Amino acid sequence: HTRVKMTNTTIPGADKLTDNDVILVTGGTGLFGKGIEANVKKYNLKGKWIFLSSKDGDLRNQEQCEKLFTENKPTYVIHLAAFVGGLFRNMKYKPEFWIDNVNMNNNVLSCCHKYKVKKTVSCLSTCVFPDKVTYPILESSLHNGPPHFSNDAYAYAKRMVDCLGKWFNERQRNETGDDTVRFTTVIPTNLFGPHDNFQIEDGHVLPGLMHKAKIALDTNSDFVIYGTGKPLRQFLYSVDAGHMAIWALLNYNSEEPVMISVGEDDEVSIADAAMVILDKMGFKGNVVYDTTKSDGQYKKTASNEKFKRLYPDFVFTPFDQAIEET
Ligand code: GFB
Repeated sequence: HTRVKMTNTTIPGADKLTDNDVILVTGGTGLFGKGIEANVKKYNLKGKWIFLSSKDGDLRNQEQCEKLFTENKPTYVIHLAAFVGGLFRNMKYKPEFWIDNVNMNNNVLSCCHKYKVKKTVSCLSTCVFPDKVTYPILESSLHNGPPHFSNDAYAYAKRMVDCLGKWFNERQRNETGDDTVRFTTVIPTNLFGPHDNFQIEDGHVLPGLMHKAKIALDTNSDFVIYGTGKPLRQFLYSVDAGHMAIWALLNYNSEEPVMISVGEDDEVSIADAAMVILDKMGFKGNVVYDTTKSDGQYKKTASNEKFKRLYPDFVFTPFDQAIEET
């Protein structure tokens, strides 16, 4: 008999949290933050979890950021706040992608260092890797060449989070002799899930396709997929990503990034992902491809070998089920 473990029953390292801990999640009310919150509830995690939104303060502003730290006194930080968007938004707002993200990252990481936060996990993305890269992409190739032109501003801003975290780790080592890694990063592939941005022009592909399917159903019209439908993506369910980020916070002690992703075998084409959505939503009409719209990167196949080696028991939510829940 083979025994198949169907769900995760715990998050390793959860016993390290005490009720004195304050875990500050920046960008905490977005897609990823909601995925973390779902895990905090599911596993009844200890500590005071604070899910910040932009309404609580503008992290691009140094004083406002500082105030959030002095008021909340976090012992841990998961830094998710970012100016984000899908391919089309990335192409349209490059200066904002650079300026807003760099300002937020500088302020947040500086406060984490200043107030001696025990561990800070920041979030990158697989789209920030070099455009010309060997597949599957490994964490170690992060800085090995220019990113894809479509999201270069976002990519450079995110790559610098890796650098700044390492520089603060280094300063701490040099000044205090303490070599504990306090800054690290996770690199998720394309996230999706409940609480996503379902706006068609600004958002990512899966919520956009869901919204378009709803309109096509309601208006009895064609369903339009942008581009050729051929690009490949590894889609990660936000609730799984939340679990993996908490795991990293409590267990991952390297300053090198760790990819959080489904495996290479779970990469799907945009067209195939669209078919799963149409099937779940009961759409039986015409499907058309608008090839005047950009395909973006053809693929960015990432290796999740490091994660699997460190957390072999992790069980991913099946794609079908995650789409249905979304
Ligand atoms: O999720 P997405 O916008 O971002 O996916 P990326 C874009 C792919 O889906 C392209 C196709 O191949 C599009 O042509 N697509 C088809 C659509 N229909 C649609 C639709 O209705 N909406 C959208 N948005 N796409 C992003 C980066 O790249 O990856 C971001 O630009 C971010 O910075 C994200 O990091 C993870 O996967 O191409």
